[in-house]
Amino acid sequence: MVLNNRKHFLIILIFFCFISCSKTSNFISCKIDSNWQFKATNDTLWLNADVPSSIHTNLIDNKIIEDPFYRLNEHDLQWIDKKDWEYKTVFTVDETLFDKEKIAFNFKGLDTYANIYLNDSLILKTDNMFVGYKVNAKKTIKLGKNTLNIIFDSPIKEGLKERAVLGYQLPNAVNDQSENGGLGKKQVAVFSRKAGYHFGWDWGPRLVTSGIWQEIELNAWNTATIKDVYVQQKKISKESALLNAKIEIEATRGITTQIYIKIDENQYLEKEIELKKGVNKIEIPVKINNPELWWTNGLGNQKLYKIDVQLKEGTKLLASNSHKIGLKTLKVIQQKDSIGESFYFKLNGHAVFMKGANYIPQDVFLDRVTTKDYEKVIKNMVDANYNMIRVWGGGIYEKDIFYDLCDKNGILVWQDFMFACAMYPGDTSFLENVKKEAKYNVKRLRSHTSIALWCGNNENFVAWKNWGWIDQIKNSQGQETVDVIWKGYQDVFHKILPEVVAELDNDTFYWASSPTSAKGEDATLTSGDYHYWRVWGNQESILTYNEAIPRFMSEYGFQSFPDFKSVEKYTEEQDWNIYSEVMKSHQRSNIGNKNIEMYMDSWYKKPKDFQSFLYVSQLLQSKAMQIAIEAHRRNMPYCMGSLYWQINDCWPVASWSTIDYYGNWKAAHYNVKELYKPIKTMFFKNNEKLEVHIVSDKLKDKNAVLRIKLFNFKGEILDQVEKNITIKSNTSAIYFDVNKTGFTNLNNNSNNTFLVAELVAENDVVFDETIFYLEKPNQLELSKPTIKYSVLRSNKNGVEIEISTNTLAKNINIKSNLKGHFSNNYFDVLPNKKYYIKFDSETEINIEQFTKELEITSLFDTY
Ligand code: BMA
Repeated sequence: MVLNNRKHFLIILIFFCFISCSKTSNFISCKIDSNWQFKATNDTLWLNADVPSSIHTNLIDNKIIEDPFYRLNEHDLQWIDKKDWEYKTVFTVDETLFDKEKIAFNFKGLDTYANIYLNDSLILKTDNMFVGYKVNAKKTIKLGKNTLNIIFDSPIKEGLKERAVLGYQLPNAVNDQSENGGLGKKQVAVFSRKAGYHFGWDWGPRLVTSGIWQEIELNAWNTATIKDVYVQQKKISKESALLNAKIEIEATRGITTQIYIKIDENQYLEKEIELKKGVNKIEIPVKINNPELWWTNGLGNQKLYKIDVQLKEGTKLLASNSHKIGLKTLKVIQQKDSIGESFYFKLNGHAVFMKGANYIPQDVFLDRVTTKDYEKVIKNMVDANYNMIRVWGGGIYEKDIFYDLCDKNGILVWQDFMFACAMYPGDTSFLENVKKEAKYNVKRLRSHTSIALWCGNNENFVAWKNWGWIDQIKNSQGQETVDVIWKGYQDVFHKILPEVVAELDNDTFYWASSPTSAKGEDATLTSGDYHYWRVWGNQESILTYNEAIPRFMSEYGFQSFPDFKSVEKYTEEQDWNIYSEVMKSHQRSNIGNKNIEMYMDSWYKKPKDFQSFLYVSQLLQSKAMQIAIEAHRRNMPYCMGSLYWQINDCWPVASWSTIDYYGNWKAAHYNVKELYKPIKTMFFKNNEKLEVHIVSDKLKDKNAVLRIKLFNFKGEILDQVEKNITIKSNTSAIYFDVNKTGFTNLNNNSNNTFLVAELVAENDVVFDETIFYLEKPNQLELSKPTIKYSVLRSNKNGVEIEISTNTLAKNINIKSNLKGHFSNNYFDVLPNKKYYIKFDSETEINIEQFTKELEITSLFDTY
């Protein structure tokens, strides 16, 4: 009996397909996220699908395809992007929703060419994955059962069509892996407003997916709704913040309403507004007395004010909107000086050196990136002392949560529009599409305090000028085609995008292309921003970073491999050679392996095996990054930014990332954390001098004792000196020259001595320690250290490891099987000292098992 009842209930459930809705008295919002099924349009069998998702993840879930990231699987999955795919769901609309005056779908993200049918009527066609589409459903929706079908046309077939009708050929886009996709030289990426990296990149596979990548909502309301609230910051000072709330309201009829604005629960504003039928734009001045300003990570708090807007008709709540803003002034200062022109950010009147990296999407399949992943990656930025991240133009305009977390954590965002390393079509429909995309995203993101700069594109300008494209096009297609392509470029980056920014977010700086000089011309080291790729790209010595100092370094980088535990996840034992088919397929830079070997040869002894090679590749990357970062910081205020390429990966691969796809910190990320500290000491060998520089980002001067010691590898002190100093705020300066100061033992045994600089605070706490070797790592006479360790304490998810050694243990590698990261790793353990390293696990720790599996090796073990 009971069973029967339940069955009955289930049948009703399936038949009615209820949707989950949130309701206020006047507004209903439902998620259309259940009962989805999918199939290739030419198939007959429907399979279940989670939504949001992508075709690839749905095929994985249904066990139709295997993990695309495993070994060479990617190569066999190229059929997926040539097919059209259909999704369908059935949902039930009840009377409360059906009776509302307005009913509309909000498709937050469809990738890319979607045809949407509600009850067999075409209600929308889309062609841009970066745009959310709102579409009226009042006429087509039914009381009770409704069917929604979405047919995704193959992005490859669409691209080929566009390519055929363009009438000329665009230059070869270096990162579009058309050949891997079976298209020969027919590249199609630039024809679709779809994430560029889906078509392959020099750190990414070619997996051109499609699908409902963001939520679908069904919204319904009566009388009026708030469409947008934007609080413009007119004038910010210590005394007051003068703001202007711009509110967009849609009304179904003329009506008298009241608007209430509440700031942080304690300040209220009320205004009567006569609404007319249609869209109403209202502006209300708001003043906050003695505001607390928003600061970047490391400089102060990230105060966010909560702005609640309510629209009422008498006592009846019609609509509400709530968001948080930080109060700040941010300017990009470009001032002529004796060398060129400055390029730096001034936050609340204070010049800030920007420390951070470039960011790419966290997965090829965007639906797999969870809230936890966003929290983790932003935490990894904060932990490594970043204050800026560049959202790079070959990926996506990130989801709101990314910017919410940046607001909350004091990370400014250099936001590219989604164009990278290519020339794009310039026909009217393409330009219209770009305009729609720019408006949508600038409007969506402008309220975020973290948005620091809008940048038109990544490297399109330098590519056009310097990668031989102009001559190539001129010789093959004539000057006329050169002019047409260039006009397309100017229309997008010098007309449409700056106009949209000026109209919707006039307070934020627009920069047409990264990198360019101050005048918007070819990038130079003396003005504008710069991407320095001659180290790596042109095999220049890593030490060149010391000389190639730009005003703002928005890209530079050096590759490494993920660690062995990560590599094990996508390979089999037979693949454990960097030139195996599998490892080569997970290395998309065609100079990658050779470069790593070449640079390693000059800095490190030959690693004895594959595992050691992976680890030493990380030390090498870390070394390169250190030389660059120190050079940039040392040269402030001439140089005012260091954003390396790249923080993260979108699949498991050898790349320039400092955190691998699985979230493991590489050696470089630990080092970046140290190098980006607010106050950092650095040694620099400047011809005959051995200078000790200290860089401070702090707003105030700080007194400290600078201690410099010369050690041998057994930990005996050979020389030492100590000096009281005042570390000047927001300055880089030389505080000491070791060569000048009677370090009698300095040059006697350069292969087995090292220097340590300590900064000691008034309370005797060492707040910075820097080690400097007089020779390259391959010249050091290391002996086998005996590394002792014990696992000391444990809470549910954390342990502390005490580590010590009898002789210098260089670049110790602490390895655990658990997911999480250490408070430090890959660092040098000096004798006569105890180190306490914490491990934060993502799962509960069994301390016995942790201790048993814990392994600590050092550079010595790789020979
Ligand atoms: C930069 C980026 C990317 C690329 C990286 C590494 O210039 O803009 O296009 O992945 O170099 O080559």
